[in-house]
Amino acid sequence: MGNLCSKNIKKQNLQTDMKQKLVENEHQPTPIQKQEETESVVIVKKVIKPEEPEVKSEVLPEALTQKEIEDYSKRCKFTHDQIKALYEHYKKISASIDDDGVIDNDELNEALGLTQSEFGKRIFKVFDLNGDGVINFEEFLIGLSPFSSTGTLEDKIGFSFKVYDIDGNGGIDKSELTILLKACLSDTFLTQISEDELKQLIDATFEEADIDGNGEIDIDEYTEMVKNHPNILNNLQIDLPFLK
Ligand SMILES: [Ca+2]
Ligand SMILES: [Ca+2]
Ligand SMILES: [Ca+2]
Ligand SMILES: [Ca+2]
Repeated sequence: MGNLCSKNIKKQNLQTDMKQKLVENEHQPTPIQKQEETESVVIVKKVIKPEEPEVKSEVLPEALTQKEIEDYSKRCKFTHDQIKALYEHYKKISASIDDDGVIDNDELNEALGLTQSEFGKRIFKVFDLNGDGVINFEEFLIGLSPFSSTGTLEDKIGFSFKVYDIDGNGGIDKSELTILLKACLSDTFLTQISEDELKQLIDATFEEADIDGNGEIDIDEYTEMVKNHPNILNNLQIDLPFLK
């Protein structure tokens, strides 16, 4: 326990140094906001907009049947009304580029405003449960479930863990974290971060999070890290304003 504590303190110092360094390097003055962003491992906040452009699907049924709604509601965390509202969005998103009744990677990126291809691919893979390269309505509902009003902390942790765990082996290693950080950093103020600084940030993250020191952050270690740094989740979420 003593070891762990001193490890945490050392890590905190490191992170503070790191933040100061980054803030010093950055000329635009909003240090508080920047410090918060720096602390987050992934800097993404996505919103499915309440008003999508009017695209009408020619291939999907106008509305779900009551039976379908009931079946879907057993497999996700949304109410019947929310499922109906999500279906309207699903119809539009699935028809936005190719009106084929399913959502492909480009359509999801567009709906979530994702521009970073690596990150967009990861989010897409987490949604695409059966791995067939497209998202059907059930996958859409299940993928968004962690972000419903009844989604639990564990649900959100599970979602973001899957985004990081690229090879799906149940652990996040340094190379996986590096790939995602790079994908996310390029459209933020951290663009100017050097390779060395990136490496330091990742080493510091691992020093804190990889409690058993096996070189991978497993789901328990990740859960612990999120509890210490709730910002990680604040910044990886999908808002569904039209459901509120
Ligand atoms: Ca489509
Ligand atoms: Ca699929
Ligand atoms: Ca992995
Ligand atoms: Ca570990």
